Amino acid sequence: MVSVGELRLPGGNLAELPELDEVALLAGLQQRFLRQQIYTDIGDILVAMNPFQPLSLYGREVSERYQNYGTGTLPPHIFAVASRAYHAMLGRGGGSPRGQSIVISGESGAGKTESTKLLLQHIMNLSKGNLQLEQQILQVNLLLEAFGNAQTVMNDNSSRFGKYIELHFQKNTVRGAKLSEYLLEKSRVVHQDTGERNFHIFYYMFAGLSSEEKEMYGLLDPSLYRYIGGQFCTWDVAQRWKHKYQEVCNALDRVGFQEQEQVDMQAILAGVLSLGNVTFQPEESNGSVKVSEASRGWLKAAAGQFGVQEDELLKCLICTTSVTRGEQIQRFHTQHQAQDARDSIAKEAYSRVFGWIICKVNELLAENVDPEVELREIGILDIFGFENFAVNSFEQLCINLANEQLQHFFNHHIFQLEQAAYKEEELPWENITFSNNEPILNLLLAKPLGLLSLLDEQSAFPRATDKTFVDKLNSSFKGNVHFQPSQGRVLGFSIIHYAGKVQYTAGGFLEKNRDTLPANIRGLFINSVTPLVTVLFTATVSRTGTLMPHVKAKVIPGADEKFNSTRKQSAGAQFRHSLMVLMERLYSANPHFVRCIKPNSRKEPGVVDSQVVLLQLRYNGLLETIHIRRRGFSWRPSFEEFAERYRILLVKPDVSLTKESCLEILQSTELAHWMCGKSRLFFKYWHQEQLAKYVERLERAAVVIQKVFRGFRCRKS
Ligand code: AD9
Ligand code: MG
Repeated sequence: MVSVGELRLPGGNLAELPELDEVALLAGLQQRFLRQQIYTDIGDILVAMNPFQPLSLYGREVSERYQNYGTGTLPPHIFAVASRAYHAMLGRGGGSPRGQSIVISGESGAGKTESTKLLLQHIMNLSKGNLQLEQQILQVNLLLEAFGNAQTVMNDNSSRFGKYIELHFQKNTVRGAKLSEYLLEKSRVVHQDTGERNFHIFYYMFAGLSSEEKEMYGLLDPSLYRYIGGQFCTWDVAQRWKHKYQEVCNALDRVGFQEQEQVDMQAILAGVLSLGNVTFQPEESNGSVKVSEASRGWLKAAAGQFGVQEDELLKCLICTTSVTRGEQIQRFHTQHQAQDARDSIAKEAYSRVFGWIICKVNELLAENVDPEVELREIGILDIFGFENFAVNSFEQLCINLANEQLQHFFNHHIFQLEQAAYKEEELPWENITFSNNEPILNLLLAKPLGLLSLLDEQSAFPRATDKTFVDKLNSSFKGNVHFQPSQGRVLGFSIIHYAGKVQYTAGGFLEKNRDTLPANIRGLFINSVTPLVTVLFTATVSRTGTLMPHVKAKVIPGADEKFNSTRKQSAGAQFRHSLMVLMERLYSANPHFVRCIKPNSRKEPGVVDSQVVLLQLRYNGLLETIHIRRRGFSWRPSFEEFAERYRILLVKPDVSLTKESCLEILQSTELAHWMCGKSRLFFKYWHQEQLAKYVERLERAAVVIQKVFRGFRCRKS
């Protein structure tokens, strides 16, 4: 075993070390981190420790050093991952050039979004010759963060949605991009816990708009608005927000949003805030509800900002109108139902703006391709990290489920697939065990008895409540080691996730899962005089960022009759579906992994909290990853694939695509430590680079020979 203090890691690759235990791994990472070496390799997997301070690691000259294929001799770096994916996409270094994906994981605040931006920046530097599109792609992040990120207790710039960015290439040039979005946490629009904020854009707007513009949008002092909790900020922070606002406006322009669209968008955001200030009080005479006198002005403002009639908006808030046998029936809301209607309209309006931005970006960045040339792809996945707050709700359950799924993908790829291949090919192999989180995924996703299915079942019962849902969970998961009934008086339950135990509060689960919208609101907003409002409510914005005109929403039979809304798929079912689509994509691409680690929970630079890091190393399975990367073979081409690609090294015509040819090719090189199975070859991650060098040397030699030959011919003539 290597002990603390004697760990030497010249190349920054942990897979090159002899035996290693947890303490040594921690010490090694810590030593490197304190020397500002935040990146460490485990074979071809990058571990990135968040420095919580700007480092001069990402300049133009560094990017240039990591441009070429074969960065193996350079220190580990996020740019090296981008380069590997880019060159693999171009088919360099062996293996078929299928779609590449870069999968970034880590808990909230570990550095995933920053890593994504650096990956994009470097890939855009590598891409040749489409400057405008490259700039547009980089600008998109600014928009996504302004509208989709917010301050939480774990991260000041926390992603409140997941995203998958596909970059489409023809040859070595980027031709287009496509974004998919996963589950924007729309409940944040109407409520934030202590120490948290609403989405950044609301604050940027107040800091950045001129007084005339604020007047035009009907915005008053920020401290008046309930949805942003009356909180604002210090002068310094306001200056930063003002600057951010300017950047967002520039990005909207550069990406291609039209001026009218931008104006409408701000009006809708102002409408959301005004709507939030509408309050209700019981009507004494008939038990119904009315808008409280003090907030009538807010209702008027909201109606103006959404471009609809005030009395029509009022009707949607305080009653439900339905038509039965040709007769219009009005049912008045209780005070609580009126508040729910208000909040659901606000959430829906905001999430539709967000969905629309994604659609618009997809339209604007859609590729302009040459139909004759093959389209290739690099995808980058940046989701919301694992979360464990003081109060965890439906959103945290979905976020943590996505992280479970990603951990499972990592395990499947790194441990299961690989070890199954060794067995199948009859290679001598001693099994490496890892912590398999499949039982937790089953607990959450199984049909018909997993947690999400039970939630859907309960959501479909008009009389079900959060309490009956919890009772159902308690009886269904009795004895399941990953489930614990709530201990105190809080209505809830705990799940033992791969990354630790999380206590969920069940209050609001059914409502959030039903995700209902007052039916009449859609009709009202479609007829708005504000063109963008009409667009938003005419189309159905799917969770993956595509605008689908009038897609018929799925009906949950017998679901709650609270609003006579168009019933649609539950939030949980939609999330499950988009996760499945994402996983299908990931399974069909060639993944590159980045594991982000948070060095401490206080967001402090230069501080490593051993316990915090150790926990992450454990649940990420990093020690087991080192074992398998040291002993294993991460590249496993078939004989045919290998011979096809490297027969050039034999410099002779008609090399057949057989095992014998492969062995002949390999014997012509000095490669060591590879193995030969029944149908394929097994290589260490560094072998691809060595082979590429052989090919490069040969190609250079061929060029020299051609030149000599040409010179010879010239002299002859
Ligand atoms: V969440 O799951 O979206 O809540 P992320 O995305 O993992 O989370 P993020 O990338 O937002 O975390 O990083 C959090 C903060 O750490 C950033 O706002 C930066 O202040 C800081 N950070 C992260 N990576 C770097 C880096 N490479 N250099 C400097 C960094 N600062
Ligand atoms: Mg993030």
